[in-house]
Amino acid sequence: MTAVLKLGGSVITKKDEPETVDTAALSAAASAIAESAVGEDIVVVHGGGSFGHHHAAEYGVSTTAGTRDVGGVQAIHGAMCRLNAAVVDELTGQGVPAVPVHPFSAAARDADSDLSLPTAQVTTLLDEGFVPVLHGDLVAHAGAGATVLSGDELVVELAPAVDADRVGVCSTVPGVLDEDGTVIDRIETFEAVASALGESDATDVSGGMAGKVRALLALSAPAVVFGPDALPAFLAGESPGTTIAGDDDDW
Ligand code: IP8
Repeated sequence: MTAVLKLGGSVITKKDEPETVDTAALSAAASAIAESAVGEDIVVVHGGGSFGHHHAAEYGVSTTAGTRDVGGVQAIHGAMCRLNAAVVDELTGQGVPAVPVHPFSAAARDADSDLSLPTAQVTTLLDEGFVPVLHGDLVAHAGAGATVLSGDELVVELAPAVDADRVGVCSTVPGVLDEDGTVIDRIETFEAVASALGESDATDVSGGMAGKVRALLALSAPAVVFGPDALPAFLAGESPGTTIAGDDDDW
C-alpha cells in the first residue's frame, strides 16, 4: 500500500507569525506518522503556511504571477527549505526515515503552464525504504520567471506517479464543509457540491477548497480531507472527514 499525505501549511505553522513553526502541531503529526507507517509506503507533502506564503505575498508571486527577482526566489524558496528542514528534522527525530525532496530543483512549467515533475527520485527513495518529504515551492516557469508550485499540485502529480492507493489531505478544518458548516461525508461529483463550495469555475488547484476538490476528484485513488485530530485515523486506514471518490474508487 502507498499513501500520499499532505500536511497543510496552516496545520504545521502559525499562519499569522512569519516563519514560525507550530511545534506542538508538527510534533503531533510526526508522532502519528511515526506510530503508523509500518508496512505502508508514504510520501509526505507539506504546504507553505507562514513560510512560503508570507514571502510570496511580499514579492507578488502566485501560481500564475511569476518573478525574475533573484532576491524573491531566494526568500521564497529559502523559507520553504527552512520549513522542510524543520519537518524532516521532526520526523527523523521521531524515528521516521524522512528525507527532503525540493521541487524547485527538478520541476518546470512550460509556456502553457503545464507542469513537468520528475518523480524517479521519489519512487526510488520509496523503494529504498525512505519517506520522501516534498513541499510547496517555486518552479521555473517558461515566460514567467518562477511561479508558486502548490503542495496540492504536487499531490495530484505524485499520486499517480507512485501508484498511490490513497491520498490524505490534513487541513485545519475537519473536512469539506457545506453551507451550514457540516462536514460533507462523501463527494462523487463536483457539481453536487459546487454551490456549497461557492465556486463553480475554479481551475487553479491552489484556489481554495473548490480547486482542491476538483483536482482530487480527477485522481484515480480516493482522497480524504480531514482535520489534524483525524490524522492517526487516516494513517490507520480509516476515512475520516470527507472522502472524495476517485475514478477507480470502489469503496
Ligand atoms: O501552501 C505554497 O504551497 P501551498 C508554497 O501548498 C509557497 O499552496 C512557496 C507559497
